[in-house]
This record gives sequence, structure tokens and C-alpha cells, in this order.
Amino acid sequence: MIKVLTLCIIHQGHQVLLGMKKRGFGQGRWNGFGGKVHEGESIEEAMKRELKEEAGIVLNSYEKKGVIDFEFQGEAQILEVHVFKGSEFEGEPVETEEMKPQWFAIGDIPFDQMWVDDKYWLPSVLEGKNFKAKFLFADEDTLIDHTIEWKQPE
Ligand code: 8OG
Repeated sequence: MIKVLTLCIIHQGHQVLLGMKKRGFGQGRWNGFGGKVHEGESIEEAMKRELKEEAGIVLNSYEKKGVIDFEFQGEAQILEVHVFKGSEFEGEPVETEEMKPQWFAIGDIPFDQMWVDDKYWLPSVLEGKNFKAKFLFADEDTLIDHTIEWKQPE
């Protein structure tokens, strides 16, 4: 079974906007904004809806950067996460029930308080690369294997 999710990292100049996840899957970690794609919704619609719900902002410009398949050993479900990089938006990021937003300088991204896979792909995505990746986890803190294919932006 494949579960389709979105993830959007807002990147402006030398800064990125991340949110501290306050509940649910990934709680206690900094991450981009995103979540499950609902039935009848496109992936891009879901990505924008999640940014509004989780950070209170309306996204005006973005690019698709890649897709990551996450597998947890012993589990049949694959999480297919569609990754976007956003730039222009309307509104001020606000804390919501799910996320507490904060700007980080690119050199100060808190990788040790993020999903362990992020350090493998996020720096290159911020430099402009596109990609497709697979990560196999033993549990939420332990990565067993991964492959990353880098692509030229279309
Ligand atoms: O709806 P929910 O909050 O459960 O969505 C999970 C969010 O977390 C969604 O935006 C996808 C994202 N996500 C994973 N795994 C990983 C990961 O390993 N790294 C990052 N950066 N985000 C992830 O589900």
C-alpha cells in the first residue's frame, strides 16, 4: 500500500522556514510543512493546504524538487513523500496546533533534531538539485539503507 504525502521547505535567500512538529508522526523534530494528500485533491493542492493549516501562510511560488519513498522494515506500507521548495508566500508564519515555525540560516539547520534522512538530501535541494530517493528505516531513529538519484531541474 502506498500513502502519498507532501513536504514543503520554504527557502528565502540564506534562510529556510521549518516547523517543530508538536504532535503525531515526527513529533519533536524540525521539518518542512506537509501531510497526507486527501481524496479528490491534487498533490500540489494538498501541499498548499498543509502550509495554510500548519503555518498559516498562502504559498505563491514553488518548485517540485523530488519524491522520496520511505519504508519501515517489516511494514508493507510505503510513504511516498513529494518534496517541494517554496519561496514567495502571503501572511506571517504562525504557531498552530501542529507546528511551531522558525527561520534558520542555511548553515544552522538543526539536522540532529530532524529526520535522519534529511541531511542526505536537503542541502543539495537547497542548492537547486532535483532528486528521487528511497530510504529504508528499522525504526524512526535508525536508517538501514538508502539510494538517491540526482537529476537536473527540468
Ligand atoms: O500528516 P503527517 O503530519 O503525519 O505527515 C508527515 C509529514 O512528515 C509529511 O510532511 C511527510 C513528512 N515526512 C515523513 N517522513 C519524513 C522524513 O524522513 N523526512 C522528512 N523531512 N519528512 C518526512 O513522513
